[in-house]
Amino acid sequence: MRIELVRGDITSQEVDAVVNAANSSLLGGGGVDGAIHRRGGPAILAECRRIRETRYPDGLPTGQAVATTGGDLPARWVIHTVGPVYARSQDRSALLASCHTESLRVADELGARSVAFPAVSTGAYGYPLDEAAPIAVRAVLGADTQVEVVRFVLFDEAAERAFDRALREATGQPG
Ligand code: AR6
Repeated sequence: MRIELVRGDITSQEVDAVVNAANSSLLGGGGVDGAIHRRGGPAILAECRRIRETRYPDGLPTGQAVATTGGDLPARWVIHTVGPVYARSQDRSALLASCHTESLRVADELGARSVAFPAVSTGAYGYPLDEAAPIAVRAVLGADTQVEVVRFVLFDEAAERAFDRALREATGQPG
């Protein structure tokens, strides 16, 4: 698997699937979630509602992932995952890692070969970038998956730097 780091907007990625940093309601929100629903159009929300009515009446649990159409996005599918809310008093890294491995498991079920992730939990959910980036990178590198390209799409320079450092540390490459 190849890992790419790019600065940009998750909604314009030309990949098989983009990952949404959703909440358990699956009914929309701000940040990445708002951008995906805005640009992807109503087909995504319609499918999210059906998923709530059928598979997840109580909402999608933290650390899990589920797929919908990509609607009007360049990506064919959106994989919605729910990151943990950061807590200083509790280690929630396993849940953040699970968002990545579960999203890749869903990608395998779909037959997606390229997947773009935002920096899950590092916005409204408050995870410090320096803690989240190594968890995300290690989870992806350790995943047993058929996905060939994982692209982390970072919104700003701080996020890009954190993921670049995490990737260099995880792969032992000199910086
Ligand atoms: N493309 C790529 N990255 C983005 C974009 C974008 N268009 N917009 C923001 N980011 P967040 P979370 C970055 O808050 O922390 C929503 O309301 C952003 O700078 O989207 O998992 C949901 O409904 C940050 O680094 O996700 C949930 O309620 C990262 O993406 C809640 O927020 C994630 O920020 C989820 O919070």
